[in-house]
Amino acid sequence: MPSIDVCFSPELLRLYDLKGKAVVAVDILRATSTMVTAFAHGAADIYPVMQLDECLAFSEKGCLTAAERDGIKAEGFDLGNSPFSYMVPELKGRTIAITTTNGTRAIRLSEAAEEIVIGAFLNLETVAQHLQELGLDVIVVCAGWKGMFNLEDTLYAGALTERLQEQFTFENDATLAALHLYQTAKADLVTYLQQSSHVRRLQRLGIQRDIEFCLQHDVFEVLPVWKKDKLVDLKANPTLV
Ligand code: 3SL
Repeated sequence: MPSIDVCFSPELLRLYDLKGKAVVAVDILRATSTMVTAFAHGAADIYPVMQLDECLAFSEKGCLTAAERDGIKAEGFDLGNSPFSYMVPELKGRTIAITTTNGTRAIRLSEAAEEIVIGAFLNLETVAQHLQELGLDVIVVCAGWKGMFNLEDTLYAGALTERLQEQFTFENDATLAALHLYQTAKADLVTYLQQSSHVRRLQRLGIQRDIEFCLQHDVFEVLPVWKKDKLVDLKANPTLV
């Protein structure tokens, strides 16, 4: 039986051997939720990059550029990191380059894995089904906040573990803790997260509807996966599987 493990921060990745494994990269608020939403609204592919200047350079190749730092859209970019700004017809068929404070970093630091899947509550079941078919050991890499633990990514790891618990083993405390937290919180994630640091940070910026949107389960059947140097939606491109 394959196993599922949880890495609470990209800073802890040096403790994990990603070779031959599937990583599920997650930044619930908001990077991976936004990427899933972008694909659900017709984005062709997404380049997640770490640096602002690297991201801006993609505009010369005809890409839309997106950037967020500390919750705020960076100046000079087409888009920020709110999922609602990706629900527009102009996105259809476009390539997006995006850099965010933590989410894009978690993705790029996972490149040693056999496969990187982009996880969000919004596409929870689609990811769970894909991991069952894949049959590889799984590591959920939580983006956290600037190297620190966060609750919302951990809750996602617990939700994924709950969906996979019959088909995957989990003996480590990280996975158990994530599962127990999720089972405590799942009846009302919005209320449970009211005191969490990033929810309070986003609320200080006047962002509430993004929080509620990103905590919804199974809204989109989208499967963003890292292929060579970018993310593509395997549901829209089944020949790439
Ligand atoms: O840290 C990140 O990558 C972002 O998702 C943070 S924010 O939700 O846009 O503030």
